Amino acid sequence: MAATESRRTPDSSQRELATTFALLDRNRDGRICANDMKTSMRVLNLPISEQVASNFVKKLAKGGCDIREEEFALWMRTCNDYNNNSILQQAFDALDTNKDGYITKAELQTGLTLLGEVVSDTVLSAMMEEADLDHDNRLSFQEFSHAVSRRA
Ligand SMILES: [Ca+2]
Ligand SMILES: [Ca+2]
Repeated sequence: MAATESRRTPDSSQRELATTFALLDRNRDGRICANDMKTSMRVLNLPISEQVASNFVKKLAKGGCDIREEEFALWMRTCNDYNNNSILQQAFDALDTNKDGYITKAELQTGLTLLGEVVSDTVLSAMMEEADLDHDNRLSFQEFSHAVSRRA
């Protein structure tokens, strides 16, 4: 089973969908509103701005204010069809402000500041250190997603 881990099976994406949805649906009402989205990202230490959260919800909910699971599933499928994009990628992109494909400590700090989080340098360094598996002082998407899935 581990040998095929890198390849997506319908089963694993289904599981990923359910996990991601449950993760985002904070109050378990089967819908994700912009607030759920923002809170979840905070809990996961994935700060996204209010703007990003509400745009995302608007986009998926087709003008409504919350996302139902089937809308979410549809979006996940579309994203997977394109470039294996995911909600993590969105969060990653939001943090990677200079779009070089890596999140630096400064970018992480900027993201947190945007959310109104005041994080001490010590905490920030600890977060980076924990996630930065190859110790190059920046987070690749792999390192980022690994860190997040460990928290989930
Ligand atoms: Ca960057
Ligand atoms: Ca790294």
